[in-house]
Amino acid sequence: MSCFNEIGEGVIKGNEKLVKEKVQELIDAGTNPLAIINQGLMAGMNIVGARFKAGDMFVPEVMMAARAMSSGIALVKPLINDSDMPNAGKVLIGTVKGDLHDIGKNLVAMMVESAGFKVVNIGIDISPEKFAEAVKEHTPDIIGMSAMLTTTMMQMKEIIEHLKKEGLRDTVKIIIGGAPVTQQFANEIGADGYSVDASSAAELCKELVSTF
Ligand code: B1M
Repeated sequence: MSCFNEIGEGVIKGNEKLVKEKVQELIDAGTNPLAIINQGLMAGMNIVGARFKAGDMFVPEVMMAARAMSSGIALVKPLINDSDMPNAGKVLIGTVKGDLHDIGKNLVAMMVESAGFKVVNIGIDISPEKFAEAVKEHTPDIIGMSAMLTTTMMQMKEIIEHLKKEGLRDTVKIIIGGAPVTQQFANEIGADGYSVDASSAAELCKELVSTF
C-alpha cells in the first residue's frame, strides 16, 4: 500500500497516530505538501463522507476521522503558503438564537472544512444581529445555519430578513439544516439550500461556490 493510501486509511479509521506518523514520513521524504493533503488526507475524508451518507459510518467515527485529518493538516500546514492551501471558499456557521444544540453543527463544520473550505464557527444561540455582524467581519461566501428545535427554526427566517435589512443578503449564499428543517422550509424562507446531513452539506457548499 502506498503511503498516500495508508494516510487515507488512517483517516477513515480515525487513527490519529498513524496519520501523523505517515504524514511525517512523507514530509521527511520531501513529498509535495499539497499532494499529502489531496492524495492522502482529503482522499480519505471523501470516502468517509460517502460512507457516512450511505449510513455505513456513524457520528463518533466521522468525528474521529475529522480529528485524524486535522492532525495531519496541522503538520503539513506550516510548509504551505496560505495562498497555496486548498481554499474552496469561506463558510460561516452557527446555531440559531435560542438553540444550544451543537453536535450536528460542529460535524457539518468539520466536514465542510475537510472539503477544503475555511470555516468560521460562531457557536450556538446566535441572534440575527450577531449573524449580521459576523458576516461584516468575516465576509463569508456561504452562511450555514443550524436549528434542532421546532421552536427555533423560525429564527432562520428572522436571520435572512435581518440580513436583507442590513443589505447583506445578496453578498452570501445561505444554507440551512437540522432535524426539523426541510427543503420545503428552505424554499419558504428564501434560503439557497438545505442539506440533510454533514456530508451533503459539504457537497452543497461545493455546488454553491461553483455558481458564483
Ligand atoms: Co435536545 N432535543 N433539547 N438536547 N436533543 C432534540 C433535538 C429532540 C428532538 C429530542 C426529543 O424530544 N426527541 C427535541 C426537539 C423536539 C422538537 O423541537 N421537535 C429536543 C429538546 C426538546 C430539547 C430541550 C428543549 C429539552 C428540555 O430542556 N426540555 C433542550 C433545548 C435546549 C436549547 O437548545 N435551548 C434540549 C437540550 C439538549 C442537550 C443540551 C441536553 C443536548 C445538546 C448537547 C449539544 O448539542 N451540545 C441535546 C441533545 C443531544 C439532543 C438529541 C438527543 C441529539 C441531537 C444530536 O446531537 N444528534 C436530539 C434528539 C435526536 O436528534 N435524536 C434532541 C446527533 C447529530 C449528529 O445530529 O444534530 O441532527 P443532528 O445533526 C445532523 C443533521 O441534522 C444535519 O447534519 C448533522 C450531521 O449529520 N445538520 C445540518 C445539522 N445542522 C445542520 C446545518 C446544515 C446542514 C445540515 O447546514 C448549515
